[in-house]
Amino acid sequence: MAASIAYADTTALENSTRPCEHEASEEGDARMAWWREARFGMFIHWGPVSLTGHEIGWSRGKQTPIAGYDALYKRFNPEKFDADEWVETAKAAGMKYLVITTKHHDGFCLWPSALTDYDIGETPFRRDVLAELAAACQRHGIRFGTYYSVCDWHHPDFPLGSPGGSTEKPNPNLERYNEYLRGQVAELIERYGPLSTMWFDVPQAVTRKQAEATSAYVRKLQPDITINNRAGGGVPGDYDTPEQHIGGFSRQRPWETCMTICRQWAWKPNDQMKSLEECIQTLIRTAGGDGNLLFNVGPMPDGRIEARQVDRLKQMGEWLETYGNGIYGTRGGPFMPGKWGASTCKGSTVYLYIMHWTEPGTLRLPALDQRIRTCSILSGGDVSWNQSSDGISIVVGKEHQQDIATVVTLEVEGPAFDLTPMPVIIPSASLAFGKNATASNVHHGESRYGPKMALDDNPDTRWATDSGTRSAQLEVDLGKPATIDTVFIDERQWNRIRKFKLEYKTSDDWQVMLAGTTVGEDFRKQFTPVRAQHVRLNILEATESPTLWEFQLFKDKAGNAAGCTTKDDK
Ligand code: FHN
Repeated sequence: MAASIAYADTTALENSTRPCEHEASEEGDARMAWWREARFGMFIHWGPVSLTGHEIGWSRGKQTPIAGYDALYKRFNPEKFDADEWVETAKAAGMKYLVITTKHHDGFCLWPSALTDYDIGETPFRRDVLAELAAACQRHGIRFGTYYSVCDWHHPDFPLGSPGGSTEKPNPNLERYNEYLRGQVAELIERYGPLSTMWFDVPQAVTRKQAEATSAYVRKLQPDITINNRAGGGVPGDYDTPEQHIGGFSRQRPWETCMTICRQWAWKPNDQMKSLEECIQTLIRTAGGDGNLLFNVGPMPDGRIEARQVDRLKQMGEWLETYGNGIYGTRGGPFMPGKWGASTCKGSTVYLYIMHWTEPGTLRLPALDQRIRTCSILSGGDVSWNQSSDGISIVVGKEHQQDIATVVTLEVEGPAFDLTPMPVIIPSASLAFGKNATASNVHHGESRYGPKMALDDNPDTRWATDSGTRSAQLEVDLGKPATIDTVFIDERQWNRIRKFKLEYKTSDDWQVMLAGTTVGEDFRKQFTPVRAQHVRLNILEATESPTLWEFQLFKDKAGNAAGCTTKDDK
C-alpha cells in the first residue's frame, strides 16, 4: 500500500463558511467550469511495474530490488493494450475525463521522450501509449489529462532515491532535474495536448520558487490547462486533492478526491475491490461536497483492465444513467453530506440522495429559506412531505426505497444554489449529546474545534487538537449519574489513535471501562455496564493530532449513530 503523502487538504481543515486561503479567481473559475460539470474521471496507474503486481514507485527497492525493478521495462510488452477499450470503459462508467501516470516516482515514461531512454520506446512494445490514448479520448469525447510525478527516484539528478525517497543520490543536480521536468512537461502538452490537467504529485525537494516557475511555464504552454495543488512548495494550483477519502464540504475552492477502486494504485492480482454501493456512495458524497471523484484502475501487464473492474465501472455507469442528473453539472448542497446521504443542486432543483433515514422511511431535514413547490422520487413512487419553519419531513414507503440511495427531488421557488448550506443531523440519542465537556487541548484554542463539537451529532464538526499533539483527553459531564455500556467514536479515515482508555470517575479516581488501540471510522464497542457522571476518553498515543467527529455514549447497546439502513431495518 503506497504510503500516502499528506497534502494541504484545505477542504478537510477549512469549514465551508470560512474564506479559503486561496480564493478562486475569475480566470480560475473559467478554467474549471467544464471540470465542475464533469464531476467524475478515470485515474490510471500503469507501467512495467504491473509485471510484478506490486505498488508503482513504492515497491522499487522494497518488494522488488532496484536493479530488477529498473529492468522490468525490457520485458514490458502489453500486447492487449487497446486505447479505445480503456476509453470506452471510462465512458461506460459515466466518466468524463481521464488522467494517466505518464511518469510515476520510478521515472519510467509511458511515451517516447526525447530526454531519456527509460521510456516505452525502449520496450518490446515500443508503441506510444499516450498518443494512442489521447487519440482515443478525442474520438470518444473524453478529456485527456496527465499525471506527472515531480519526484523521480530513478533519475540521477533528482536528490532522493528508492525506497520511497529515503536515500540520497550521490551527485544530484536539482536545477538540471527541473529543466528535465519542464522539458518533459512541455513534451506532454505539445505532443498530446491540449490536456485537461497537469496532475503533479509528490513534490519532494522542490522549492516554492521552482514550483511557481514550473506552474507558470505550464500555463504559458497551455493557458486553459488546470493544475492540481501538488506542484510543490505549497503552490495551490486550481484544485485540492484529498486522497483515498472524501474531501470536506467546500464550495469556494474546487477539490477532487482521488481514490482506488481496489486497494493498490497499480495492478495487484486478487486485490480487494470496492462494492458497487461503496463506489456509488463515494461518488454521491463527493458530488454532495461540491467535489469531483478521480477513480483509479491499475491495468494488467498485458494491457487490459481487469474484467471485474470493467464490470464494476459499467454498473456505476448504469446507475448514473438513471440517477446521474443530480451528479453532473450540479453543485454540492444545500444539505451537507453525512451519514444520511448527500444533496446536490442545479437550477431550482435540489437532489436528495438518501442513504439513511432519521426514522424508518422518514428523513427530517432542517428548515429551508425557500418554499418547496414539489417533491418527488426520481425513480417514481409515492412520497409525502411537509415543510414548516421547524424543518422538512419526507416520507417514502419501503416499496419505493432504493438500495444504494433513494433519490428525491425538491423543486424550490428560487435558485437552489442560493440556499444556505447546512448539516443534516441524525439524532444519536447519545447520553453525551450536548453535555458539558472539556479537553486537554483544542486546535488553536478555537471553539469551532472544541470538545462539544464531538458531542453534537453534526457530521460536519469535530473536536481537533493542535498539530504535534500525541496524547489528549476529552472529558464529558453527563449532568447526573447514568448507566452506560456502549461507546461510539468516529475519527473518520484519519485513524490517528494508537492507544486509548475509556474511563469513568469514581469518588477518588479514574477507573478503566474499556481500553483499546486503533479507533478509525464508526468504532462501536460494548463493555460491562458502569454507572457514572464523569466519563473521559484518554488518548494515550496518537500518530498525529487526534481529532474526533463524534464521541457518543449509550445504555443497553442503544444508539442510532449510523441511523437506519438505506432501507428500513424492519
Ligand atoms: O505516492 C503516490 C501514489 O503512488 C499515488 O500515485 C497517489 C495518487 O494520488 N499519489 C501519491 C501518494 O499521495
